[in-house]
Amino acid sequence: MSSGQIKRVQTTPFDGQKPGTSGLRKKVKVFTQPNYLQNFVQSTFNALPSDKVKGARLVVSGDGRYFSKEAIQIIIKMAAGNGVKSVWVGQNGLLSTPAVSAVVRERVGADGSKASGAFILTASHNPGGPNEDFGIKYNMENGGPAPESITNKIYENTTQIKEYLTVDLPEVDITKPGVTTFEVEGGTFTVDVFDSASDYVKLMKSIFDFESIRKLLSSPKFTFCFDALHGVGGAYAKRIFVEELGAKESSLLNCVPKEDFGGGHPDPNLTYAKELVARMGLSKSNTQDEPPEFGAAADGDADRNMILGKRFFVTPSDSVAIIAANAVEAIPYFSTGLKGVARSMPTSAALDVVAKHLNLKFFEVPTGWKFFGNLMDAGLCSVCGEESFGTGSDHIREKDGIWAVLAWLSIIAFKNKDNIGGDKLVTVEDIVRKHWATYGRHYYTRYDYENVDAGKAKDLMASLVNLQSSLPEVNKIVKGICSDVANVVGADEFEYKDSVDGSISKHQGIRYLFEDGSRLVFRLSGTGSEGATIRLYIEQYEKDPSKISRESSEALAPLVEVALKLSKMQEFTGRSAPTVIT
Ligand code: G16
Repeated sequence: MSSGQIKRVQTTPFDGQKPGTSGLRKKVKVFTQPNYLQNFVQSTFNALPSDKVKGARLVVSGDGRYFSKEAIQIIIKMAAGNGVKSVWVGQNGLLSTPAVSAVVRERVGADGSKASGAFILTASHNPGGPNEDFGIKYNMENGGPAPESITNKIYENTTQIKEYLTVDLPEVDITKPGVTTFEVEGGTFTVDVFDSASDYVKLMKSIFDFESIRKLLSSPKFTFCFDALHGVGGAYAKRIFVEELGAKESSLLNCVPKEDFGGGHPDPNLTYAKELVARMGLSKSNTQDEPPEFGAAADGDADRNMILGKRFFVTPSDSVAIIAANAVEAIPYFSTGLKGVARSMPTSAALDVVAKHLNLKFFEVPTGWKFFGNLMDAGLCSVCGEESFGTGSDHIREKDGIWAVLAWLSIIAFKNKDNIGGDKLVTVEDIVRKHWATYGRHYYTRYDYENVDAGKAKDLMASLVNLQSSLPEVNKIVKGICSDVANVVGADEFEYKDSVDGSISKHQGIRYLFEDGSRLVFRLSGTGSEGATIRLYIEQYEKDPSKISRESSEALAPLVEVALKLSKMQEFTGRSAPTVIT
């Protein structure tokens, strides 16, 4: 057994180690500066209650992006230095973000104890590789991202840090399952490498009716395709869709996890999931005659998802509403009913309408999955989602890409259950159109202006806040741009009071609310690593069944014009078009 002594290493603070919407995300070149990662990790240990560190067990893993392997070894040694008793690592350092949450909540060690938290190494949907992004975030004992009270403390610690604790231990082989034991100052410290998928697969099998999904996938009428964009989701897709559910290997695209995501942008949307989008008949470069009936993609760490039908895009806001509307009938985990539903503020109000029809508790929270955790821990929310391709439930405390795909497969299986061998399949498009006919349609789009000069982005936001002081003035400008749109009846900056712990989050997005339920929302992203990203969210509700089948771009054109001119987007940013439209 190797042994080691705790070492105190002197260090000095780095600027800018403030966790964003979901952890600290920076270029690899920033993270690989001597002591940069160490400072953040030590600041995290120092921000946690000492019983969650000393003698505790931690999970350390991630989406396998470039620099993960080195980072895992550094964190293992620092965990030993800070008195952690044992570290769990997914084989090859791989665990999807939802799988980390599942492991923290479900996995029990030989001594009967669980993990008290996790370092997740991911920059999510941001590209990876030596010139791209790395990221790290801490999740708590409930399996969810650290709340703002902890992330603020971490940041404060990073500004004052003087030393970090570590132990010179030999590198641990993380390529094979097994336990390595070390002696650290008379006590034992263990590193347990385990299969990355088994805990998660077990959990999924306890939530969904795998037999009905297997039947659907074996029907010759139903064709299926999943794109992991070379993220960690590939490892789970193979185990679940192919090995457990019998899908063909050829239905998996880009399912070998790669450190640089094959040079791509592992973000499941219509812009970046090019291959899947073409295969589903949704792009000009589509060469295949008959696209599959169902297509889905996940991001680098497999917490985001995109759902597609044949030549048909399901907006994330519609996706969560449709899952909520069908969950009780189609998914065994929800058979006794939903406790409540929640969405982030910029997500469309499609979910609100379902909640009202089904008489469910409903919550609107700021952007950031951490805000759903409190509601779930208090038993107030079962299903939640975000416009940013995040969907999930209280089975864990992270959004969950593979779960969302299984939820959709369950709904399709349920809608076809009496007709699996018949001639007409109820398709994704049928399900969505029926939903719109029942609940009305929320036309929705998001414009992203990436890597804008940070000062200019702030000026644009400040000018929008200034405008809010006079609604008559706003309406004068709006009507001058387009006389067809409804009156603006409210304008504010979204502020949230957590109904469980009473904490208040301010400045969570600038809203312009129209009389007919339409909304314009402006926010600065908290997940970019360079410059600023301005997000503009545009939504319009249509109840009239004769008007729910328009092209979204046509229906939203007047509001888009109003948003761009009202915000003086081109004037401030110098951009004539957004980087990404979803
Ligand atoms: C994170 C958060 C999400 C949020 C998203 C986008 O997701 O967990 O709740 O919606 O960022 O945030 P922003 O608009 O600030 O960029 P992920 O998938 O990046 O971890």
